[in-house]
Amino acid sequence: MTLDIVDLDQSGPRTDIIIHRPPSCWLKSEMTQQRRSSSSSSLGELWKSVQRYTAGSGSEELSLLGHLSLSMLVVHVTPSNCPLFQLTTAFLLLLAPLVTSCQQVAKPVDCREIQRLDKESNSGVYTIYPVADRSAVQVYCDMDSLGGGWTVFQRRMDGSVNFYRPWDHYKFGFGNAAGEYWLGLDNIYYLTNQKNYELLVDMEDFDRKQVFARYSSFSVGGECGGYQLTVTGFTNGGAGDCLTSHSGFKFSTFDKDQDAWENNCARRYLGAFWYNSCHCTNPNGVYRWGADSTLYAAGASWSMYKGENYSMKTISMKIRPAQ
Ligand SMILES: [Ca+2]
Repeated sequence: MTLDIVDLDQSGPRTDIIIHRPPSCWLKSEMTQQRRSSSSSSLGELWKSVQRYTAGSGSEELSLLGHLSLSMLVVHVTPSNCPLFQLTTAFLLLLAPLVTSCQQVAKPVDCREIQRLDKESNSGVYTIYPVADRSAVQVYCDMDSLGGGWTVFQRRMDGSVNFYRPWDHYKFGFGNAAGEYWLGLDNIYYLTNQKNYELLVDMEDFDRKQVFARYSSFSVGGECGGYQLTVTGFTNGGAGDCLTSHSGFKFSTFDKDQDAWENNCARRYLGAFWYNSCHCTNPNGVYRWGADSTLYAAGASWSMYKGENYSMKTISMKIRPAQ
């Protein structure tokens, strides 16, 4: 659980919005309880955190007034015995759902929402909010390919970023949204569990030929299940299908082997991916400027297109809500 609490105003009635980021890793029993009782278990934990947070704020009374959604709570801090403040609090409570709905419009969850807000928006770096209004993260939005609105979660283009990284880097993300980056498994999980997403994988070789593979459904499970990949509905844009064979497998890094091979695929092929035993594509492998068999299948390859020893000039993976 992540709590993001802004400093409370030091004068007057105080309203604060606390972002409760739902953990990507809930036990089944906790999940059941979340649904049955408006997240009473995590609410209890959150309440304790709020009490700890406000412990040093004097004699004021803290009241937890509303659970507006799975991810947002509004907390009002009011001095005791003050009718005016109590009235203000009640008024704010009435407004809260409206404020929340406005925030959803102003804080886009993904690049498709950015495109809907401004149909003329160009491809480039934007801020999205995968969980709630304090979960800001920068991404590259592809507003050109196949109608645009694509949120890029993986991007290789010049070899400037080292993608041979440990588990935590893949969990939280790394790189630069203007260049090469990985958005993070947590963010991919949050996004693909809110809506149904389609996936586009596009790539270019060093002869400037561009191809793609498209999938009508793409989602990633939570950390408890190893960020398991589910991808179906292949459409060929010249690249061939290299992902269906990875569907159903967990994500692996060199320090977290969750693949189906007796050895460690990430170490063997110098990448990190939803390896089976081991790969048809290795998009997070070594950037190698084209054909290179020095180390077998260790490049950023898509073997259905150029073979396992050809490392792409560019390869990127991007998602958009399914139509
Ligand atoms: Ca293994």
